[in-house]
Amino acid sequence: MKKIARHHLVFFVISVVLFWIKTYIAYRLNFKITEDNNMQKFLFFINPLSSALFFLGFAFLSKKYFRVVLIGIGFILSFWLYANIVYYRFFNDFITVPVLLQLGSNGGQLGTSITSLMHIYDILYFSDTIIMIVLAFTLYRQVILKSHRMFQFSFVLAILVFLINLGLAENDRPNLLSLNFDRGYLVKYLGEYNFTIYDIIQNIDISAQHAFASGGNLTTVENYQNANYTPANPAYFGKAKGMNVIYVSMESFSNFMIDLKMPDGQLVTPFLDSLAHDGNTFYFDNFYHQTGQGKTSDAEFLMENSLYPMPQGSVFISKAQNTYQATPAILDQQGYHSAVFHGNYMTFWNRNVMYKALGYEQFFDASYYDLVAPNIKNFGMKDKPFFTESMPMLESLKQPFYAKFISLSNHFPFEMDSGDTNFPKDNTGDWAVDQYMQSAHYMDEGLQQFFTALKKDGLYDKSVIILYGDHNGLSQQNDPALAKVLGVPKITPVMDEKLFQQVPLFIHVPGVKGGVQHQLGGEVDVRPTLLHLLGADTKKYIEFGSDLLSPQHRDWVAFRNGDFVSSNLMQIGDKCYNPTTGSLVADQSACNTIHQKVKTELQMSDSVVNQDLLRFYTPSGFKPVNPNDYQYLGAKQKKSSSS
Ligand code: GP9
Ligand code: MN
Repeated sequence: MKKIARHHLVFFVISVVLFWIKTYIAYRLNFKITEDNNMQKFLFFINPLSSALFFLGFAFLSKKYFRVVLIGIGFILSFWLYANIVYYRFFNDFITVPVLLQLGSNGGQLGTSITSLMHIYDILYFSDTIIMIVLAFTLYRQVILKSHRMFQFSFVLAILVFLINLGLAENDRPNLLSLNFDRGYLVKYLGEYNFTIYDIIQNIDISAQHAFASGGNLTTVENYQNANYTPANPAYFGKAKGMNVIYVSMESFSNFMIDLKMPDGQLVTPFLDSLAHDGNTFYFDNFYHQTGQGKTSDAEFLMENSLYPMPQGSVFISKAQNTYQATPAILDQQGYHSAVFHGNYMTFWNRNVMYKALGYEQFFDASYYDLVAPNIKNFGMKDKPFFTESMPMLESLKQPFYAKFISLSNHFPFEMDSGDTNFPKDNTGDWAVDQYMQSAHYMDEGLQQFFTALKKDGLYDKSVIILYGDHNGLSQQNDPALAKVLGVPKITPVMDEKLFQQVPLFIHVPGVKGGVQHQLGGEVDVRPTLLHLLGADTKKYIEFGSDLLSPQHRDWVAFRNGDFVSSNLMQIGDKCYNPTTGSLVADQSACNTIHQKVKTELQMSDSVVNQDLLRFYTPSGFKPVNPNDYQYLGAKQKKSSSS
């Protein structure tokens, strides 16, 4: 019995268990991670196990020094965990490869404050190492290995545990790895150590693509850009010069919601409908989203860079280290101050990294808001309290400013709490459609309140306001219910494409008449439109959009999947349709010419993004962005209750 108790395997198991429990407690105490269901709770608890078995198992490779190596590996793992804890205390984020690479140049932005983030009781994060050292000198003094056999065993067991962990995680959150939209999620599901391995692999892939690119590849893009440039409309150029800019991303908001009525005749979004028709706002009713898997973030990327997002994955996540010449940075040269407002945490979709590359000076994330019930639902702040609480922060900005608001309430599954709005759900029998009407109405009420506040404080008359639906909220599986809502017998393929690809765009420019605009457009076109309104020359920027207000505006819109719409053709998969009649065109090759243009354009943009070509190009008068110039520390220093 005594012999078994002092056996090397027992020593190993004690080490694994102590490390596992210690890691779990450290997670709980330090990382702001919410578990929405029991599976997430279970995975969060179980995930240190595979790493413990995997890494500590390497000690079996050493016979004589088994104990020393085991304790050494445990210490390195604890050290890495502790480094993450300290980093998280400051940045609310986990250490990634790019952060490590920056350490040399700027001390990872932690500077001298590192010691103030460390506490004496942090020694407890090494308690497993301390206990193992004590055991090694007492009960387990004689442990020496005779063979390496146990290594294979622990290795296979670690992989097995990991695969089960990953399988359950993918089941709970499909595309967890391929999309990788939040480091917090990855750590919740897979653990800090597995996240680090994943992050290293991803970064090797990115650097390979980066390394093989050269500035010469940019010439083709520049030639393309020059040949396709859309000059500004002199009637609008500079009409908003010096004004503030306020963007609002309207979550999952499709264009068919404009002017839509409930069965009892009530308008679903009466406020937006009034904007569409008051004649003082440009309302684009033939405007399309071009997002891919990066959803909201893809729309942001399109809007501010006039580049296309990636065909797979998310540019915010895997290309945040690239060089960009985004609108906040362009306007910075004209004395603009930039800020973004979002009622979710700053690591979500890697925004805290990407926004620095885009040149955002300030990021008001969830930590700035009163994130308690009844203010929160699903992804973060509900729109009404979000806009209300944002107002003092917006008013505090130095003018002229460029501000972006990302609304959240109208996100799938479109759930509301009672009391959020008096508006009813629809009654189609499809719960998603029924709730969508109600949550879209709630967002509409939130926007109306926001506009009222902007009018009250005078910002309305000094600001260009751009509202856009980021992407669709429903999909083809909702067709039967949508047919009822729209009062049509059947939804055709062309109707589907319009229902789910069209989003509304509103641009309000003080002192400029607006009205309903039928020209075709996409999210990629908004940046040149805005810059021209602000009186900025766009010819020198690498961008793919075409000014929506220009008489020479181009007549086709590329979707991220390679489909397109033009005024008389629509490509859906391998079929060519007439977008007006909805029927197939007789000559199926009619779409080929534009289809080829669409492919070329998407390839051009992809080469800029994948090879990070903008690092080889600096537009005249543009000061390149240095992401290290910005720090987003959240509001925890100000509002300790929210941290
Ligand atoms: C919020 C937003 C989530 O942070 O990114 O919305 P989605 O991207 O899923 O549309
Ligand atoms: Mn979205």
